[in-house]
Amino acid sequence: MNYFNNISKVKFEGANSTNPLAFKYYNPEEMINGKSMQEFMRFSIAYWHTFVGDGGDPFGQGTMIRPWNEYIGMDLAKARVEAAFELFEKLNVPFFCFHDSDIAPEGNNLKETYDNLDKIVSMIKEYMKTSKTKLLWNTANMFSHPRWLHGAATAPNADVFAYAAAKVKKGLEIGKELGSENYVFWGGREGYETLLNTNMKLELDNLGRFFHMAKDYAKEIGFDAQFLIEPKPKEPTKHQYDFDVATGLAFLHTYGLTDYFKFNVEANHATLAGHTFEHELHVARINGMLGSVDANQGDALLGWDTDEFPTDLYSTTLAMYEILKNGGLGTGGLNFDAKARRGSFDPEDLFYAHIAGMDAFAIGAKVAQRLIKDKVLDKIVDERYSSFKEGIGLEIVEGRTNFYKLEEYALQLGEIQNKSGRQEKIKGIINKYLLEAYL
Ligand code: XLS
Ligand code: CA
Ligand code: CA
Repeated sequence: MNYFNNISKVKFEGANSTNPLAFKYYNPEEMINGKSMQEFMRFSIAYWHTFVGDGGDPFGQGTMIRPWNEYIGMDLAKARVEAAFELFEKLNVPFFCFHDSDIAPEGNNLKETYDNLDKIVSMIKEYMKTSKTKLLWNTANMFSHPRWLHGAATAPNADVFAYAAAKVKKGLEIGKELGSENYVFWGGREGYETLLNTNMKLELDNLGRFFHMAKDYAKEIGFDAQFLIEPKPKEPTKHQYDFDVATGLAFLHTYGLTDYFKFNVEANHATLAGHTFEHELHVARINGMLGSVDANQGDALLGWDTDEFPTDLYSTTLAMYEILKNGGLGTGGLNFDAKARRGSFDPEDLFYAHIAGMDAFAIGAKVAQRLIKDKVLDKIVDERYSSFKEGIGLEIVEGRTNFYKLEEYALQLGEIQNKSGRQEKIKGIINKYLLEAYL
């Protein structure tokens, strides 16, 4: 059964194309950093927004026209798989991601849920035999059902902890079965609403125990996917434990987990935490912990997780700068954890949205590649810190000094000469690169 009958395979037609259903900048064959763009960018489609999301918001019901919605229950789950692989093929996207609850409905008990999952997983596996699209990551939804209202691995109720363990155990088995390259932990309700009723120490210790059990089980079954923590400061929980990359990193250090996890950095979560997207990517990168990316954007005028398709070229450029500096994303990818707006309800809007996102990141990649090739920022940063390359600066960096020596040095200094940081000049240069990239 086909669901996007009036749309054929999306091709690269170049910047002069007027075809709205063609890539203008994303050319899968073009080389970026020694790899084809397709191999380097590793774009991925998020099952939940694209095949499940209905456009509903707290003020109104769903708006999305989705032809597969004529089915219900397991028939709907199967129809979604058909629609998904049709879309993957037509957009020529190499990866997809899902939560367990996106692909199969929950049954009346855990055993029934497992049975539903098994049926859909074997259907997906069948499709994957002939499809070029692979699984970037899977995860467990431990935030929608009312049982998770106080959290999952950080719940105050041991039964909930056990149920969460069972869900993740099954998720790891599914990931192995489908050859997933990563496994994601996003703790939507792992946090607290009020400290007045919360044992934070126990909750965090339990989360540490949970992650240890997860990595032990993955090892036992030979599932060698990269584990990823996806930080987010809040929403739905008021305070989430994986607040941002720095907080997540401190957590991993405390619980001896740094060797087993990296981060899945989402743009909109970065801005919710009061950071830029590139800040979060940078913190992950300099700590050797940049695993994968949820490519989307928030709205500067709205204070919540709007999960918009990424179209801001400045942001995609600075994001790709970090990713190129990281040498790529390894087993990770650029997953469009993004939804077409409620007013963009036609099935073809799914194509426009993904095309816009892929083109935006392709432009970002090309501009960032030129910035790196010309060493634009490298030169500026090198020069700015040049005092650490010789004399007293070198002694500081090499650990050959102490407070006595530094005091002696400072006492003989005259007025210190600082240099301008030249922010505005740098931003002007970046704009020039952005504009020149496609002239
Ligand atoms: C929600 C998160 C979620 C994760 C996967 O805000 O972005 O979708 O990516 O559970
Ligand atoms: Ca996400
Ligand atoms: Ca999000």
